[in-house]
Amino acid sequence: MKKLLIATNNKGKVKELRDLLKVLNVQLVTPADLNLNLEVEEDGETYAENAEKKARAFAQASGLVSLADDSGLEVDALDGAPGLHSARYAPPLTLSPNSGNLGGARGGWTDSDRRAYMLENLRGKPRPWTAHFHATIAVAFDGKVEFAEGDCYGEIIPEERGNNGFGYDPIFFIPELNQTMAELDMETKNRISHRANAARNALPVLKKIFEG
Ligand code: ITT
Repeated sequence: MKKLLIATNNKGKVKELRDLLKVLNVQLVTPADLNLNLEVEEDGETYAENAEKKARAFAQASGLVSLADDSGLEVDALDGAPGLHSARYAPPLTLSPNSGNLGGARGGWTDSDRRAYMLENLRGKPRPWTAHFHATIAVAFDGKVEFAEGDCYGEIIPEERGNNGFGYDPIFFIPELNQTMAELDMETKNRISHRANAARNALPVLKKIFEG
């Protein structure tokens, strides 16, 4: 059976992408399945540049068609921050992280630290704190790359709600559903999320690659 590598080290993304891509007639594999330990430096100036970098690096290392996702949360009252830097959004280093882990590429900050830092930066600013998630998917195959994009609109709320998902989900509220992203079950998140929209837009490319 043909294989597609889900080129991410983020377990939350893997779980969602496995479900979103199950309609394809391919075997979905992860870096962990291949014992592939690859940290790609995300120094691009756009989501597309970073997604391409990740997809190409994993395709080269594995020899498989590789799908990478670069995503982020853009908050209007923070002039679009943290955006491209969402995974690395962190308090100044004079403050000590709750996690106690000072090592690693992310400086030891946890998702919970990042949410708290965002709320601290929003304190005093007029609500609603409108925001959107963006995802760019890059698919690398035969030395080429194809892109697909998706967004999801909502607002940041000042208290955490829900335990599902990952990252900023507990403070990202979707007015139409009257729930935060972390209160949604995966089936619902995978109907409406930025990643779901990007994955849907990537399906024609993937079908062409795998089904001709
Ligand atoms: P890979 O690069 O290995 O895929 P990553 O977590 O570093 O994993 P990104 O560089 O694309 O991925 O960073 C995206 C960050 O944006 C992610 O770490 C979260 O903080 C946030 N994010 C993206 N999608 C999200 C979602 O669906 N829910 C909550 N937060 C999300």
